[in-house]
Amino acid sequence: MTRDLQIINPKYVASAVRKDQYPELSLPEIAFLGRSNVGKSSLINSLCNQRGLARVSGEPGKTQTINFFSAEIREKDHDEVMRTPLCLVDLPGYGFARAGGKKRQMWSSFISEYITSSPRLRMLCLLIDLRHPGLAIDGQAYDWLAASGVHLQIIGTKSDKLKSNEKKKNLAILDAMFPADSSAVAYSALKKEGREVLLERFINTIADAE
Ligand SMILES: Nc1nc2c(ncn2[C@@H]2O[C@H](COP(=O)(O)OP(=O)(O)O)[C@@H](O)[C@H]2O)c(=O)[nH]1
Ligand SMILES: [Mg+2]
Repeated sequence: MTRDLQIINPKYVASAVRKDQYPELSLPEIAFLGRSNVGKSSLINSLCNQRGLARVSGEPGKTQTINFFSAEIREKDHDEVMRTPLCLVDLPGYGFARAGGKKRQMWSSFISEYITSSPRLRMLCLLIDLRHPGLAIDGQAYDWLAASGVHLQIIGTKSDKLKSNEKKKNLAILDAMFPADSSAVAYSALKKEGREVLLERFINTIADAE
C-alpha cells in the first residue's frame, strides 16, 4: 500500500555561496545536484507543489548559488498525522557547455565545501537525464559523491520523455553504472512520477539517522 505523503509549508530560506552564509536551521538536509538543465529546480517545485519556488530556466547554468528551502513532509495514516521537517537544498549545476576547466573546479570546491561543512546533510540526490544515462561528466560527479559517505540517491529525470521499455532499460543502466544506497528512481516533474517513492526515501533516511 502506498503511504499518503505530501510536502507542506515549503519556503525559500536563503541563498549562499560561502559557508558563513548557510542558514542555521537545524533541519535535516536533502541536497539535489546534477548537470545544468537536468531538472533540479523543476523537481523541487513539483515535490513541493509550488511552481515558482525554485526558479526554472530553459537557459542552462542559471543557478549559481546554493538555495535552501524549508518544508515538512506530512504523512497521514488514518487519523494520525506525522510531520518530518526538512531542508531541501538546490545546488548549482555542473558541466554546461561554456564552462571550462576552471569553472568546473570552482563548482567542485563550492559543492565540496557544502558537503564537508553540513553536519545535517542526510542525502545527496544525483539527478541524471534518463534519456542519457551514461554521460562521462555524470560519472565523474558520481565517483566523487559516492566517496563522500553521504547516502546517495540516483534520480533519472524527465521520464515522461521516454517510452516505458526505454525507461526500464535506462534505469537498469543507471543502477549498473552508478550503484547507490537505494535503487535509481524515474522522475517526471510534469507527471509527478516518482514523487511518492522519493518522499518515502527521504523520511526513511532522515528517520534512520536519528
Ligand atoms: N518534459 C520534462 N521537462 C522537464 C522536466 N523537468 C525539467 N524539465 C525542463 O527542463 C528544463 C530545465 O529545468 P530546470 O528545472 O530549470 O533544470 P535545472 O537547471 O537542473 O534546475 C526546463 O525547460 C524544464 O521545463 C520533466 O520532468 N519533464
Ligand atoms: Mg535550477
